[in-house]
Amino acid sequence: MEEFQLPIHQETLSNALSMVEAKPLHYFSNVLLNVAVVGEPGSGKSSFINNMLGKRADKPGAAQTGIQTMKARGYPHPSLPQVILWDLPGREHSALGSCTNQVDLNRFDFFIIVAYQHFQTVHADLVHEIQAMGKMFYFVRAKTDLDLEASRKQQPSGYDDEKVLQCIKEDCMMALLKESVIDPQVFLVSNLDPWSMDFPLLLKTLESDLLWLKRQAFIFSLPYFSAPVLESKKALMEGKIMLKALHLGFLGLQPVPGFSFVVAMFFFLKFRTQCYQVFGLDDTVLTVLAKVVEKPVAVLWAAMASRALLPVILWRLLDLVGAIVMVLEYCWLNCFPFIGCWVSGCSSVFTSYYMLHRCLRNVANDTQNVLSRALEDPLYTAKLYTTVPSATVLQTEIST
Ligand SMILES: Nc1nc2c(ncn2[C@@H]2O[C@H](COP(=O)(O)OP(=O)(O)OP(=O)(O)O)[C@@H](O)[C@H]2O)c(=O)[nH]1
Ligand SMILES: [Mg+2]
Repeated sequence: MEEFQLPIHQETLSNALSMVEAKPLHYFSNVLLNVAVVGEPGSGKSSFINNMLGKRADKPGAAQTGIQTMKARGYPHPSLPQVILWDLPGREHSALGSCTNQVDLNRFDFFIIVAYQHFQTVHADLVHEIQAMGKMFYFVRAKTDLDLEASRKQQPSGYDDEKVLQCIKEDCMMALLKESVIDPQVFLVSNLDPWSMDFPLLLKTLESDLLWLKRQAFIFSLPYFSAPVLESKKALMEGKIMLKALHLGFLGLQPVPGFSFVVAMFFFLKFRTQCYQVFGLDDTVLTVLAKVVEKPVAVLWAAMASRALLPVILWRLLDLVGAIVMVLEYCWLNCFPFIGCWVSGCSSVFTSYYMLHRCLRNVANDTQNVLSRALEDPLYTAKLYTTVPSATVLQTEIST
């Protein structure tokens, strides 16, 4: 992270992003990877975690199985360095359609969805949530031994293990493709007999994806990591706000109705441009970032709350009060608008101070919003993975 301090401080987050892409993968081996194991209640998440840890459920330090997991708990993987498996409470839909037992998935870098039986709404929701964050997942269909047993009893004559498994896998693949998942990674497992079916393949795939996943976790941590840098830039700009507000107040004293509004809007736009330059959000930088993540620049603009002018204009409507008083003094009292000038000047100091502060806060937040939006794109995430061998290739390797 120290190496990235400088580009983030002096330049922009998009430069830091390009720097990350240029680094070799082993550079990220020490990055912590939080893997969340999610799915509906009772789908076999805790049992799956024990198999990943190579522990039996009755051993100390194993996840408790057969009883409902109520709280998220992390288990460091014994042989994959810096990998923590998180056993989460089951997700289910209440009668009202909303998800219960929600844990904020943003905290995790990678997901393993453990499902049992058919693909359901709760799985589709999980897939959408993970995709919206631009993160990756494996889909594990657990308790496949039960499916085999049921098929064996239902169709004893034409029964074939391989055919049944193939059907289940295709069914899961189709459901995931329908949810717009690119290259879905599906594994069929039986937690009671982990070394049968796809469990060894899953371990091998995870091992081979690990450094890519760690690099992705590192990229996602950049916006959070840059928070102290953003704070120092904010403090720098904050120092200028009071002076600018007083300056605008002085200009508001001019005996011209509406002058205060026009000049304040001009100052505001100038200040916002300066903020964009300091925080690395000006159009040139955004165009480069848009190219890096292969998205239209308009998508990044849309993530910026600071670009909206309407709230600023509404706040500046206070200038109308001063302008109206001035007009009344000119037209009705036929005198110099002393009161109108003072009303206009004082209200301008107040509104300008608030308006510039709000602008600074919005621009600082936008720095993180823009990067998150840039990374949110699943196609970009897929691009990071283009050189990872697919599960099908690994399957062939294992068979040979
Ligand atoms: N036959 C079979 N039973 C399984 C399998 N995986 C888990 N089970 C059983 O299913 C029950 C629930 O398993 P857990 O691992 O506790 O399920 P969970 O998803 O952690 O449940 P919650 O924490 O309540 O969400 C236990 O009795 C397990 O023994 C499997 O692959 N095959
Ligand atoms: Mg559990």
